[in-house]
Amino acid sequence: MSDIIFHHYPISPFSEKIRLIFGFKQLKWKSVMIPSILPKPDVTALTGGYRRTPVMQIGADIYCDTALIADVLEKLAPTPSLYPAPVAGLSRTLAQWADTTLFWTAIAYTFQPSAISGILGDVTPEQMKAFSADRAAMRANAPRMSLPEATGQLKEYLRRLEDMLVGGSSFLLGEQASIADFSVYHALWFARRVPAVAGILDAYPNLLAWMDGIAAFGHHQFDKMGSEQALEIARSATPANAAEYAFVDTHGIALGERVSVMPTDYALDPVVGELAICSDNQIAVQRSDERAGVVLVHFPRVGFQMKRAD
Ligand SMILES: N[C@@H](CCC(=O)N[C@@H](CS)C(=O)NCC(=O)O)C(=O)O
Repeated sequence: MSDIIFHHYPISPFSEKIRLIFGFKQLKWKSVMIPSILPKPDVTALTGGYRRTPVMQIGADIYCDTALIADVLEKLAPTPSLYPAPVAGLSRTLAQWADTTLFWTAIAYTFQPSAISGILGDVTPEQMKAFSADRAAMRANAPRMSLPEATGQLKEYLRRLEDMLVGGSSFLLGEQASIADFSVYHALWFARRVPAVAGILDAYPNLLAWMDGIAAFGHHQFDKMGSEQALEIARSATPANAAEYAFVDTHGIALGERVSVMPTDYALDPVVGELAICSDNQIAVQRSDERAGVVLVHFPRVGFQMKRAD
């Protein structure tokens, strides 16, 4: 199998979700460090415009969004499963809540004035300004939550999660870990690593013990790789066989037509290419790039929108 190449940066919570899944499934990976703000020319050469973090690459296949990345890793290494029966559907649904509602509540709480320097680490005032401007542009008109609302709502979510662990269960949905654990974990990890705000978790001892257990999966083995090498690998590889995926028509758009795909919530950068996969749970477009060659860029159905490109 070609290497799993993971494009990420250290403080990215969604990246931490996948790094821990590498640990859980004992998968070796290559680590490509990417910028946390635009411009990201080497990332967008691979994705065609998608700028969110992380992105996973296997040869000339580029996977966007951690929900899809988790599915691909499950296929590569089915055990231990991220979707154990009988909580397969429940774990995906709880994960989706955590990746959206819980994540943005935790972000609104964590990004309070006293915490900013603890979040970004050793950065200059100019870098801090650039980060804030980048995120403001990326979120555009997405709704924002005030600190008092975020504090009250996060505490309520923490109480609910704590309740799920009462009685000593090892994971949120029982004795087996699931995708829900990794999705809930990364949102809380972001707050826990910032001393000025981490104290909010102290009232929830079961949750803290559960977090220690998830952290113990670690990140397994990885080697560093430069982004130029990752581009070279994409250029010299051939994308996966798109014909293996059954076509599920929901938009009246045929395979091969030019489409544009982008998220439904924020960072609405369109990726344009020929529709190559339109299956029950994913969409992929084939595009050709001067530096990356012919690549297949994959997205999950949930959280993305597709339309015919002009
Ligand atoms: N639903 C996406 C969310 C990804 C996301 O929002 N990632 C954050 C970083 S953790 C991001 O992209 N921030 C802007 C950036 O890195 O450019 C996923 O599951 O991958």
